[in-house]
Amino acid sequence: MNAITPPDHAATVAALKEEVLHRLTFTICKDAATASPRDWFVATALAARDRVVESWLASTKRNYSEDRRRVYYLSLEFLIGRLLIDTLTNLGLTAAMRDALAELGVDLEKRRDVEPDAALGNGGLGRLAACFMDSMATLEIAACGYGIRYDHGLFRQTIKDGWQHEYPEDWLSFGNPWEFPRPEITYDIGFGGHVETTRLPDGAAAHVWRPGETIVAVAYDTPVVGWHGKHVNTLRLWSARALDPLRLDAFNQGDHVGALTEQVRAEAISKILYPSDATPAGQELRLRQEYFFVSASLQDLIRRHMKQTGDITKLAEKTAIQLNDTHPAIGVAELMRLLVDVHGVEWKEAWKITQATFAYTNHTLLPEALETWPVWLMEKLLPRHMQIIYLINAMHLDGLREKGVADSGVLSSVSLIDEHNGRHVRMGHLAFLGSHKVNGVSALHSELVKETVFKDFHRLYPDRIVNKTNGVTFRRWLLEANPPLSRLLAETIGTSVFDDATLLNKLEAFADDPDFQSRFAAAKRENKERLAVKIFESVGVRVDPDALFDAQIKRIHEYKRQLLNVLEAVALYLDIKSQPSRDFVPRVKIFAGKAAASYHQAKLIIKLANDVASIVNADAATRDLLKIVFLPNYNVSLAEVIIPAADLSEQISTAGMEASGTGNMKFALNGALTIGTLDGANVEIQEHVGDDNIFIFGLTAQQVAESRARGIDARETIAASPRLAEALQAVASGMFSPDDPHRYAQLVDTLTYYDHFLITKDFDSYCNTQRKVDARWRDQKAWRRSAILNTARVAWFSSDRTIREYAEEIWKVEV
Ligand code: B1N
Repeated sequence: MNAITPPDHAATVAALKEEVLHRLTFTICKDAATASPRDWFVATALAARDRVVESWLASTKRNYSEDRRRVYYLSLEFLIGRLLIDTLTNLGLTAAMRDALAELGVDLEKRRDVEPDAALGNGGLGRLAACFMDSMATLEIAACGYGIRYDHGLFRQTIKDGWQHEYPEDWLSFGNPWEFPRPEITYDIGFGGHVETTRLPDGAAAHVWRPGETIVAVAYDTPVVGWHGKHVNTLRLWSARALDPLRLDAFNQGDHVGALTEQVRAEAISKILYPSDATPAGQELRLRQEYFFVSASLQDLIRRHMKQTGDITKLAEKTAIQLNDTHPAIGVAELMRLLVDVHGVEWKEAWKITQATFAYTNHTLLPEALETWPVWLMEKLLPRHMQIIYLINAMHLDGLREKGVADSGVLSSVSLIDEHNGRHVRMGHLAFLGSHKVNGVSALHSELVKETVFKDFHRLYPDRIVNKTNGVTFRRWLLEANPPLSRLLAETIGTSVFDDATLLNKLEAFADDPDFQSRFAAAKRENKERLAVKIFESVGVRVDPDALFDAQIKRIHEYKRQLLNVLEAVALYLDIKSQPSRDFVPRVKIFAGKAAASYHQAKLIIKLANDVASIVNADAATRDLLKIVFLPNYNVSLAEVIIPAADLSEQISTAGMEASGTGNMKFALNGALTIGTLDGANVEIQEHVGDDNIFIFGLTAQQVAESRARGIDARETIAASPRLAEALQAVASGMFSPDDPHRYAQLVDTLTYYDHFLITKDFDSYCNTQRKVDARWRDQKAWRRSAILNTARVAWFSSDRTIREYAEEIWKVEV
């Protein structure tokens, strides 16, 4: 049974059984005897989708008839994962569907694994967009997500001999039961060509862009179901098609490949997701992707607006557009072009509308991830947009000069054009100027946004930057991912907690209750057993569910410091070997995550984790006190298995570098204790769960800045820490890489002389804090109390709260 079961269960089961069989027969053309697991999955998904459609149509109609202000979420990534259980849960039909399928001899749990993950994102930014879509539907906001329907999502990762290998991901190869192709909804997207300027009778100039190339954007719609299925929004993803798919003249002359070149070039745009998470992706194709989906989305929403109001000047009154990072920032210039060149709005008014419509979310301070495009590339690909950007810049800088800003340093720092080392358009600046609000994604990050990347802008526009701390949807990350805990919550504090997460605070009263503590631990234990099976199936390592499960699962990045975790494991391993009689806490260290294909250092860290795992796991001297596993192909579905099973959540980035993190919230919600730095949303998690229920260590963001200013040569730090020196020596000497003893020489060298991420500086503090974790674990009563209090106190990190804040303060829509 699910935590939530509707009253008319038997009737619903009977109806669903019919509906699944109907779909199996008439859509898939199979009978129950011959249907494959995938056929059953598709029939089940279609039956679930059928249940969504009426509510979807009704929501769409309501949005029109009530003339509601609309929210558009523009994002290059939507990391939605699987939709079957998600849809059923939101409809309250999971239990009924499970029973209906059981009567047909089909196991829902097994069918759920057949569904491929929709991996149209890299990591936190894409997953946030998916959580936000869920919350916007639940809060009944008239919202639409716009993005790209990539043929291939994030690459599939395998680990061979410890090294990462990348393979294309193929989520669409068996079709996608959730989407509705809309071949009638298409827009022309131009590239290249030139701009014609003509004089109008009144003497004003009119600009017409004559693109050299046109590509067609075709819409595919996926329903986004809110809680209880009350409201359904649309995720509209664009696929690229060639205007002329086939050059018949070339084909007829025997040039069969040449005849298709236009199609190949056009369709490349929506072929594949860039696998860059907070790492640079500065290729022409990326800019083409960005403009492609932004232009299609803006044309689409303007068409809808005109149908509704017939008045383009009312756009900002009726519309809010959120830019998910700078990836859609070209939208500022595109909206200006559409307003001025296509709809004849006067420049100044168009600028007012643009600023009032857009808002921009910044997700990173990493300089390498701040997008800029070479001016020559913009001129080649988007000549009219480049003119518009120059004009926006001229008016912006003139306006500042008029206000008395004369400092050329300030003017050049806020210019849209970076004149250093080749001229580049700064997309963050464009997004900032074209928006009425700019937000960071945690309290600390938003302050750093004001003090660093947008320091001068903040001085000039002190009210523009606000904070919107990220959140996660509890429907997916608690109710769906953690059935044992959800059942316990339903029994203890009632199912209304799934309507209103703030009711989780009722758990406080049970934190010291021995009976509740043991039931809470039993739920965790069930999840750990499930994960232990998964680990064995995946990497062939047996782990003990009674050990402390310690997880670091996220993209592999130097700033996230998986290396710090691995070095601590090495130190622990050396301790266990050298002190056989000491009483160690048995631990399983779980790693998962992908490295960008071109990020060599990150890939080497994966290899090191695997090398250390091989030696440690095979060494009888560890007496199973330490096991290390690296689970391949981290994705949303794997996170759904790991997070509910974790005891300890590793959030150990160099302070000031992780904008927020959202995994940190999911773990705390599921009763894991955090070991972390004062970085991103960890700071706010600490404030909510209380100092006693989280393990904070390491330098603060301020100390990181000071420490870097003093220098990052780590020789003294290493010399002062015998355990660190020993661990580094073990790695450098080839203890974990006997086949290639020098494999890590350079890695250790970098740490020694150029420790930008301050791993060595934080090492002792981290190790000492891990021993405090061990001490708490030994006192199971105290551990369970802290775990319960984590679940009880993190309601604020629900994305419903985040979206309510966006709705009230940025979008001005009622919730
Ligand atoms: O966005 C998440 C945050 O919780 C994380 O802390 C942050 O690292 C992440 C370029 C990014 N920032 N920047 C990116 C992704 C893809 C890309 O091509 C940058 N991702 C984040 C949600 O706020």
